[in-house]
Amino acid sequence: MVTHPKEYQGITLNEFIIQRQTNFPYAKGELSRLLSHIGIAAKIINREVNKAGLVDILGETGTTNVQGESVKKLDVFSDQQLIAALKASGECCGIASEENQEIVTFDDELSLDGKYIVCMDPLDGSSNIDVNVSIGTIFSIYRRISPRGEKAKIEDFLQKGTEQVAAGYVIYGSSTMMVYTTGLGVTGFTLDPSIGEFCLSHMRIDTPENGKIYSINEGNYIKFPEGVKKYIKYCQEKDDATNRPFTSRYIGSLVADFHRNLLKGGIFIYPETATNPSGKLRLLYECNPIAFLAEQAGGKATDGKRRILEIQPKTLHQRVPFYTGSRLMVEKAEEFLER
Ligand code: AHM
Ligand code: MG
Repeated sequence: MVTHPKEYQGITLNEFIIQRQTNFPYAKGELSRLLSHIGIAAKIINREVNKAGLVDILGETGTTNVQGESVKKLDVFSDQQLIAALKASGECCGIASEENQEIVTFDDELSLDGKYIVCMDPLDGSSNIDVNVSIGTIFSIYRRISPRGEKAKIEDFLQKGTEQVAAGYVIYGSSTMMVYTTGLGVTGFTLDPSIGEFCLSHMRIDTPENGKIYSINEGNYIKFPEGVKKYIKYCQEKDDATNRPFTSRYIGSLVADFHRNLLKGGIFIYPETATNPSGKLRLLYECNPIAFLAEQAGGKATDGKRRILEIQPKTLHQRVPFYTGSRLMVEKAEEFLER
């Protein structure tokens, strides 16, 4: 369910962030500035994503274009844009990203004093870029643990998801949206391309506690744990009382699959398999931010047993099985895993 009171119509992302900041008497605007800078990077990434279909005319990504300039792959471009924006904000002392093996620390005076670190997947769903299907950017913000004034350390990034200060995603879809939470519910903004601003469109997003959609890559069926196989069968069985069979929807972009289920009600599963016992998705910059949003919208996110947000990360690119969406659906899937 989306709540959207009339008085909030026409408010832009920046106006909203500033308005929210006044709710916290001691807030100094640092997080607000960080979020605004992410919004700016998102608009630049959006511009490039919109042109993605033209690369064949201008030169394929990863090669050189007709002007002899090298055309960056969109995920590398997005990574660089976000890094530049976060550095420019002066509030962030370092980032961890799917695109970088190690953490990237910002060593200028302003950034060294920055209070926050950001974990991000600059362009998620990369297999969908070339075929004009929705993709996204995911981000997760933490307060640093290391003292301000020093370089960010790996410990700053290996915090449990429960410590997130804010998290969100940008979905580059039929329209471009930014959806985020600072722990006070989930809010969504839609980019109005005519004015180049994210406008408040979903004041409060509450996900249905039950749904009819299940999202999983069924091509991997044979490798799934027994419990997941049985849950899929359960979704496909006919039962009028529980509205089954459910509908199967799988885009292959976490952001897009999650966004649809968030609004409509559903479950997204990327389970452990025989060959990948930790699944595919990454804890720090895919599962934790999505889990924070899911919970803030009234949904649930687990690895099949444990709450995602309570898992202690050990490494930057750690993977984790992921079950998220409408609370009752996740609980039902967990029941099948237990059996
Ligand atoms: P990526 O970060 O390399 O794009 O991979 C993550 C993506 C998710 O967006 C999506 O949920 C999943 O991989 C799809 O994987 P699969 O093709 O195995 O179903
Ligand atoms: Mg990804």
